[in-house]
Amino acid sequence: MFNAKYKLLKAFWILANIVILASATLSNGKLGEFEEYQKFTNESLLWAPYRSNCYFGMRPRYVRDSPLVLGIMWFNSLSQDGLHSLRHFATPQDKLQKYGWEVYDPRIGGKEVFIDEKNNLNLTIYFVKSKNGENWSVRVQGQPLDPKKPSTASVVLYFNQNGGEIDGKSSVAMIDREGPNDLRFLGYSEELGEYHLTVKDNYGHYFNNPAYETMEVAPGSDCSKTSHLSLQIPDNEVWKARDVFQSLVSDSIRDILEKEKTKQRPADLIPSVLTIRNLYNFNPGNFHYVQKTFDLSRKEGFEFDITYNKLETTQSISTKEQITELITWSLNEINARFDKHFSFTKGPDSIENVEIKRRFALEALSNLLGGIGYFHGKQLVDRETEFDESQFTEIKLLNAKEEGPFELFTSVPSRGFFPRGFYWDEGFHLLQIMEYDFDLAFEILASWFEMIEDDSGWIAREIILGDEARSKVPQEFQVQNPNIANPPTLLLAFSEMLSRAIEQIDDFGSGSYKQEMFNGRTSKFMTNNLEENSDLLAEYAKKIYPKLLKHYSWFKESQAGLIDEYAEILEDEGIWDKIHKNEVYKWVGRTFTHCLPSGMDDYPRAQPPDIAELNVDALAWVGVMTRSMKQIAHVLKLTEDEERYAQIEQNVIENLDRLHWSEKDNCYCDISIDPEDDDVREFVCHEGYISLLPFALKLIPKDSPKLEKVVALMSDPRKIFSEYGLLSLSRQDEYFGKDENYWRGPIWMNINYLCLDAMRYYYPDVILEMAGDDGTAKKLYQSLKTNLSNNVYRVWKEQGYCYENYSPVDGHGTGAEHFTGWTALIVNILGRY
Ligand SMILES: *[C@@H]1O[C@H](CO)[C@@H](O)[C@H](O)[C@H]1NC(C)=O
Ligand SMILES: *[C@@H]1O[C@H](CO)[C@@H](O)[C@H](O)[C@H]1NC(C)=O
Ligand SMILES: *[C@@H]1O[C@H](CO)[C@@H](O)[C@H](O)[C@H]1NC(C)=O
Ligand SMILES: CC(=O)N[C@H]1CO[C@H](CO)[C@@H](O)[C@@H]1O
Repeated sequence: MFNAKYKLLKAFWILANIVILASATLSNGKLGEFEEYQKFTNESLLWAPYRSNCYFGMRPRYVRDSPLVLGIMWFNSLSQDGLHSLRHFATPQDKLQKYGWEVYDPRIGGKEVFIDEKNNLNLTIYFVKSKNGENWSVRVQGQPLDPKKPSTASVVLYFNQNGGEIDGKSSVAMIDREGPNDLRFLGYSEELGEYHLTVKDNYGHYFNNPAYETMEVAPGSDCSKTSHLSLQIPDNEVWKARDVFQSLVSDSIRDILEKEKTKQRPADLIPSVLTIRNLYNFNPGNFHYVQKTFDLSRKEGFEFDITYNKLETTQSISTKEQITELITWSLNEINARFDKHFSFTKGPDSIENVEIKRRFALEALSNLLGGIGYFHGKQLVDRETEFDESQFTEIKLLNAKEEGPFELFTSVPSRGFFPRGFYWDEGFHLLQIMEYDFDLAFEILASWFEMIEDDSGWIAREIILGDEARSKVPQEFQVQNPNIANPPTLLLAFSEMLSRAIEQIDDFGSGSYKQEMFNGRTSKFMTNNLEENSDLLAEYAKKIYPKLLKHYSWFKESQAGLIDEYAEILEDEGIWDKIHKNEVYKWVGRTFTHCLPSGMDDYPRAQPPDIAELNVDALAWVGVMTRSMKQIAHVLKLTEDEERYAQIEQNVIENLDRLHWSEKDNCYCDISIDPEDDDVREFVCHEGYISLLPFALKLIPKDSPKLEKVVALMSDPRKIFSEYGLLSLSRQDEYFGKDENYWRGPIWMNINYLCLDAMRYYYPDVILEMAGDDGTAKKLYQSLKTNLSNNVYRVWKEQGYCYENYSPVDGHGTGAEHFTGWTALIVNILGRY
């Protein structure tokens, strides 16, 4: 409880700090404090591996023009075709046995592990920062998986100081080489200032065969010491570091082969042949490769540190002991923070089981946080292509133009498959992140809200900024279109944040409460009083209100459905007068088989599609948006607006019942005009996630008799209940498991989570292990919670990762692997529910 309040206060703080700059009404003293807080946020989140798509790739946050961009690659250079297995971008094709963060927090650091059998390498990368976040170290530590297998770990570090092309001043150059292997660079950029970057070995043996006089097979090609190449590469090509490396080394190989046509080259010299050298006599530039080739026939492996220190800092990270200390401190600190927010009770589990479940949960959360990236660049938008809404065929977006640059601070669904911002996923990510670090969740939310277009109110469904991000996206998904919507989950998350804040304002409006809360907290950012903060919350809401209103109106207008088509039918049914004509919606852009905008692509819809179709989930999402607007109006004390939204919310709720509830099917359904008889309202009923959405989004009145029916449906093992979670589509549905089988049975964490959350809302008793009768709801809640956790955990143990979804047949992981986007909501379920 104390933690919850503490977090709320932090929420006020962050809301407040965003507002403060715009607010002239505050005294200078306060301004100083708030700036200090903002400085803290900026500093603690400045450096992290924000290149989500890389196994390990860094760039600083909100450094737009002259970031230092860095990445790490590796391969086995004792293998002739080793270059093919050069690891760089996280991709399932690499078939690593395991990769990801065991412990991670972008404010602090973490530990990432790679098990790469093809390269015979067990690699650990530690990332740590100084306490103020300005200087940092990366420790690269590797061991052979099997020392009896001859192999090397050829590790390639690359980095570039961007901006030099434009300002001529940003640069990074080698200034010192201590012995053959320890390198020191001096860098400068307008935004970063001056810094040192050092690369220093701790232990390890370079590949060497003492039988040879030298390992150097050509001038500069020598694997027995660190290779370094500096050259100029345009900023926007830096992300192609792997391709450039491969082609430079391939050219070098060709050159070597030509010159030594007759000589028989022993296998031991291959690692030298596969090192980078300056074949073309490039002039040094801002781009650097540093390659180290370690012999993996020794069990102890190797270790080296990459350290960045700002120059004006008086102290710097200088020794390996300091780094070791920082690593220990960071890992302990993250573990402690984690335990502050989540608890793992013993229950029927043994102690070991509890401990390993906790480890699993920490890893899942770490990988969600480890996906957080900072993206900067242009996006492709097609504003010309018109949608012929009677066609229902796939519309090609061929009139794309680049817009921007924009920037986005976001987490991603999966580093290997989807390393970019997804509107539909992000709200779910925030529901998890806010339980660990409310401020961080808010930073992400605020960044997304910045993307709301001022004129139109639109936000793209996927935010793909720049070439690097685009390189991972199939062409047909690269271009965004301002007619296309997606479930507004960000407002779901915002609504959750506001609910807690409003609870605070309403319950603890008086100043006397604050003392108690601040006692024992030493943070200097915890000194403000709550009254002031709630005013400031209002200020932030005031600032964002016009933008959100635009977004809200855009959604309502662009996805508005046609109600007049139903006039006669509903008159005959005698309910026409009771329908709220303005609150009917459909997803624009569906095809015969798919409704991508709904987020549940192939979930069955009306067949054939009809222009008059109305989608129950689209209406439910408008309900969520409206509730969120209502809450903001409440915070702003805009009583009239609040009442207006309350009315719209009520209308949505009534329409859900009057238009979309099928008495015959006991279920919420899409509706359409019966293709055989256009005097009849057709209920398009497919029991599954879409029919559950009004429940999952808490839009059914608490006293509605329909609740019971929804619970019965969720509890029915012949339909959607399973040993592994709720199925997306009922086993009895004619489309169950058919065709693409994406949202036609597989179990998804996001909707399961909403359902559990809704059960806690409708039936507060379900969480009490002892009290009350063992009603259906309680049984459902307890068994669903257990089944979900057990299965995701079991799959992680067996398959090594979290998955995009899970098989309704045996629960195994399906869809994208290493999917710690919304699947990471399992952490809340395990540690909080
Ligand atoms: C923090 O970063 C944001 C985003 O770049 C910037 O607008 C703001 O001025 C910074 N604030 C401080 C105090 O550094
Ligand atoms: C990888 O190395 C770490 C650290 O030495 C060790 O704990 C772990 O068991 C190793 N993993 C494998 C699969 O060998
Ligand atoms: C799923 O829940 C049911 C009902 O509570 C229970 O009998 C079963 O053991 C659970 N299965 C798993 C895999 O946890
Ligand atoms: C190890 C460490 O924390 N090093 C320093 C990083 O830089 C700041 C100053 O900006 C120092 O205070 C830290 O001690």
